[in-house]
Amino acid sequence: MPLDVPAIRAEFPIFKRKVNGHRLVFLDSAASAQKPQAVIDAMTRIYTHSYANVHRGLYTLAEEATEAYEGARAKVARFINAADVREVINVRNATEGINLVAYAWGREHIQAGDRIVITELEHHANLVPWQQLAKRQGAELAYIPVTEEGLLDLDAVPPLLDDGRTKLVACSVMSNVLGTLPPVTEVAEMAHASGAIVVMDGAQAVPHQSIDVQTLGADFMAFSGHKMCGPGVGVLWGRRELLTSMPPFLYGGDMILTVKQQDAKWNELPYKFEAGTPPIAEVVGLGAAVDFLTDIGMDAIHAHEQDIVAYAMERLAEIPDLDILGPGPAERGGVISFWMGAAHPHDIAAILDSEGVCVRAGHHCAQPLHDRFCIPASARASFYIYNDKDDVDVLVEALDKVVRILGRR
Ligand code: C6P
Repeated sequence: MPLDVPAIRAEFPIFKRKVNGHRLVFLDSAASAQKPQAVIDAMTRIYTHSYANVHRGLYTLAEEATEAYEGARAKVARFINAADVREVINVRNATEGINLVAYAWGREHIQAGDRIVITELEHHANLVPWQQLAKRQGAELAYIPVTEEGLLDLDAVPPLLDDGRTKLVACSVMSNVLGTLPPVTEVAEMAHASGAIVVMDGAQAVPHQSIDVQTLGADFMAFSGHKMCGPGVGVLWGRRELLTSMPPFLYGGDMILTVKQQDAKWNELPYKFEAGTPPIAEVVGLGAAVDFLTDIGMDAIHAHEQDIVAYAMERLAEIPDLDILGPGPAERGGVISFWMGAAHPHDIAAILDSEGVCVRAGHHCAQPLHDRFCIPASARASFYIYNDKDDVDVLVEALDKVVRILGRR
């Protein structure tokens, strides 16, 4: 079933406003998605009706808040088909989820002379933690190259794994710049066959397609609630055996079972990794976002974005001097990064904004990837459930204005 975009858009209060006198055309959901009324209401409801700290109080409000918080965790677990709800750890964002693994698993298991393998298309969140871990432990950091078309060069993988030194492979499920959907399951199979564990960055994938962590092949996967219509919160999913065997990441309240003056014992999963008061209303809001996306249907969302991205690539080809980074529509999700000969991406974004069109400009927290393509920055349009082909038409018209103002190469 195609998405009923006008009906979906009507659920998002922000689309009632105008920007610079124009209808809001929001093409920056890869950075953070807009919030439907259902999510805003869920957060308002907990603050106005059932707010208290969780896991601590023995009174009605505390019990209601705990129930709402743990209920949201269960929704997230079902959404990604986690085998066990205790495998779902609430964190601040995807970045914190990956750092948790780098600190808690990495410092125990990566030794001098080991190798960590990542890819050239990673966001800094799935690059810098591994780079710094490798430096600290005296390990090597190696990259799976990206081809000129923006695909992973799979032929380069076996030589990186064959000597058995690779202990961890980290890979994005979808690139936030190229839109590429790498064959992560194939990469994971190769990594596991060589004895390495696999960390997947699901920040751009979980909001846009059906993800089953039990079949994808990951040992850990991090993603962001705020990119899937939820509030500012993130999730780390990890296989239970691994999480159980890891030391905590942060220390303090709620993550302990008992504390003595000189020692402490850790709480069970998932609390061992949730030190301190968690983002209660945010997690509840994420639960509402999961319900909202589930009602629309993740397969329908993916099909909708494939359709829009194919149309957008066709239409963008009409703009003179515009080059698109990454593969064709069949091999990408709903993200298109581009650059134009005579126009700096920041100027492109400013002119588009004057027409009510929001795009991101810069290196999109993927500097080594831009270096790979020998450009300092790009402009990026990203699509979600509230975008349709009319939005693409507005973008193309606004880009015509960019050419008129800034000229051609
Ligand atoms: N990318 C973008 O505009 P956080 O901010 O921690 O929730 O997500 C980090 C992150 C990790 N991996 C990928 C693939 C991402 O795209 C992001 C966030 C945004 O592309 C903001 S920089």
